[in-house]
Amino acid sequence: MLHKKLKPFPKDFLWGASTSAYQVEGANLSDGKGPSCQDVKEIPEGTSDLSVCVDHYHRYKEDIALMAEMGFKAYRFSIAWTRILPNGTGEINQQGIDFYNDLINECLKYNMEPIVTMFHFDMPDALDKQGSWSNRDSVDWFVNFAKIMFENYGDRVKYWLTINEQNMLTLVGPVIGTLRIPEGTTNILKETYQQNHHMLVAQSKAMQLCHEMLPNAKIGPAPNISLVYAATSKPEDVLAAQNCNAIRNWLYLDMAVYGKYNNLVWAYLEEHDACPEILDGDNEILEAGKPDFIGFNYYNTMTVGEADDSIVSDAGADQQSSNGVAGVYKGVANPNLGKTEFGWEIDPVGFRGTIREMYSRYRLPMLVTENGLGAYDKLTEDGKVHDQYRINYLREHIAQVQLAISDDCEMLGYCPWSAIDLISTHEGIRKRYGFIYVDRDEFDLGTLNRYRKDSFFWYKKVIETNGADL
Ligand code: BGP
Repeated sequence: MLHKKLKPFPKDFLWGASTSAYQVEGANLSDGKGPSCQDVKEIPEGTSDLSVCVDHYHRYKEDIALMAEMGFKAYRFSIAWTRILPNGTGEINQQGIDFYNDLINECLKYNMEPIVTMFHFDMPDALDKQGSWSNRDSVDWFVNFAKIMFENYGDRVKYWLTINEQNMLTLVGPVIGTLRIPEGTTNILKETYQQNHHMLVAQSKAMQLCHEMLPNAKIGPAPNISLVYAATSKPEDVLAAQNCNAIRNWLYLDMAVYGKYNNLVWAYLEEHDACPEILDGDNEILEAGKPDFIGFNYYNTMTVGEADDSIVSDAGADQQSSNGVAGVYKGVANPNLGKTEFGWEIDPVGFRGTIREMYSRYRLPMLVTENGLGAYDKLTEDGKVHDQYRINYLREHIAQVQLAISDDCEMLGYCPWSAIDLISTHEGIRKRYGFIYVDRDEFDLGTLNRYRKDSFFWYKKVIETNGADL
């Protein structure tokens, strides 16, 4: 099964790339926008705040023209809740509505499919002050926001993503700056999974609403999925990998697709007295919401072994690294893999494995909503960025998508992270991912001029040949 005749990428494959509002737009309190959790969080030392980012809010036309030059068939971006509803609920900010209308129309001008993420790490601060996702009303808050988006943009947006990386919000919320736990909470794990439950119910209702209001649109979740390997063939390590797979990955997709809690996760929560409260009718709601496809972010795999007593549960973890969970699994390095400059393992073959596993579990078409390499890029004096390392990373990963297509997995598109340089979740602008370089540093805003990296020209060729010339 390793060397086989390759199937081509589908004719209408959605080549593109992704961004998120709080990391790219800037203008974070302009034109009526309210603050989100990202605007009030403690900024990690030595990294930029989110007030300007790369000023996409004012320069989106130039940016979309550059994406069109690369030949993008799709642009995945998120809508900032607080631009539409500065307080999260209540009055609508017309300037916010207008901004995304313009952004969507600009994409369509170039025949670029707008793929909208409804929620990307940016809870309105006003709602955090009312208990955030701990408050059961958060379900209605989100559904109301969804309805406004469907009403205003549903005539043009065909692809919707509900919640970006709900699994990371639950597992590493403090690193991303999103977790708000009500004062006096004694069982933080339980509270976190209560929030998670509310997000799941909100997501399911939003998927149902989308199907009612926009029968031709497609909607799906966008978790961060990393296939988890066992450190060795020792049976106990294999069980640990199953545990970690369940907690990190399958809980979210089992819920989105089947509306049922993964049994291993439920057993783990029971053991810690951390099961969420489930109201009458919740199970029916969860089963009624069905995704049309699975969006997922992939950066690398994880490797784990049997838990031992040394584990301090997930101290220092981020989206792609974990030391483990006491009594459940222990995170270990994979000696077969190299790492990025920022310490994330690189595993293109694991991408194929992840896609194969997801398809055999869920049998839904899949859209890659993120994948990419964070690196220290350098602008040369003559305005070039020689990011061959990024080309290598993307080339190897795209080749694995084609192998997965050849395995008969159904793939809708590939939208790596990120279309343009932007601010990382917790490592500043220095950790760059874009095809387009932006001239600014951590604290010096520079000219904010745009430059085409080497990967820009390479990706243009990939899209032009529909993936035939990598
Ligand atoms: C994902 C997030 C993105 C993004 C990316 C890269 O987890 O959905 O918002 O930033 O990872 O992560 P980082 O910025 O931490 O390098």
